[in-house]
Amino acid sequence: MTIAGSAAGGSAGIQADLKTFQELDVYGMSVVTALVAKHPDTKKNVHLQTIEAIEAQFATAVEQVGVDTIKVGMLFSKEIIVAVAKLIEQSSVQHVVVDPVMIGKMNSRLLAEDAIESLQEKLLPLATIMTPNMPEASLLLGGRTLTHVEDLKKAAVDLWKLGSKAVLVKGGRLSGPAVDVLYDGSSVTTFEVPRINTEHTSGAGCTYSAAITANLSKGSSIEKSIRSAKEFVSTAIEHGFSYTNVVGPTYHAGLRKQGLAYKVKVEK
Ligand code: PXL
Repeated sequence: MTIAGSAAGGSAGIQADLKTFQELDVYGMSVVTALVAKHPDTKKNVHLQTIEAIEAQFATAVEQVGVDTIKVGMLFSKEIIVAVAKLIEQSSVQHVVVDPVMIGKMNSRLLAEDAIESLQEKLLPLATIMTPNMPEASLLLGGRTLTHVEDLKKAAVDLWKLGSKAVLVKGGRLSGPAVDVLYDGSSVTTFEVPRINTEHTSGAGCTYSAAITANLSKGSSIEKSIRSAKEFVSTAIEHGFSYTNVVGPTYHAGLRKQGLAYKVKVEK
């Protein structure tokens, strides 16, 4: 199940998650927390769902199907974070992947400023793994500057103290190769692929954490889930494209249609 925002353009959020689940052959369900779509006249671009609507979606999915693994993406408000944390606590899911979505690629605000504390206190302690990118890791650490892989390693160790069983800090904004850093409470592991020269990476973070979720739900270890998810998302980025002059999506069918584009180098 993904609990996240709907990205009307289809590249990110719920849409990216469900496409990824389908590609990786797990059964996908969704709880939509908000709609991200800019009104041409009013310019409003985040349209929250009610707590009632969120609870109704969760209850329906649990009753009709049942849930092994949950991915949490955009939650936006304090109220939604508290409600979602309660739903997760009362359920018996095996794994929770928290992507602490805060700011979109086009600089849209996806988490209210006063909601960061609730995210830290209510949600992160429920997580099997959290998957911040560099700006999110920086904000969660009180504005720390992150530049090099060594900074990411230290950030992963410090973020782990917030209660998630494992932390994956994604190095998409490093210069040089795309290196992500895992800390699981005992050791640091890096996952590396070459940097791919494209601007069409919309929804890459959503896709990556959704793929980790799918792999965990199939019983893979955290490390194996990350490795294979990074291969999936790197291949999707390699074949990224756009229908317009707007930054475009990753190609979720990339691995299935074109085969693996990159092997991931894993180092302890
Ligand atoms: O990529 C972050 C993200 C997550 N969730 C939703 C989004 C976006 C980016 O636009 O729209 C719903």
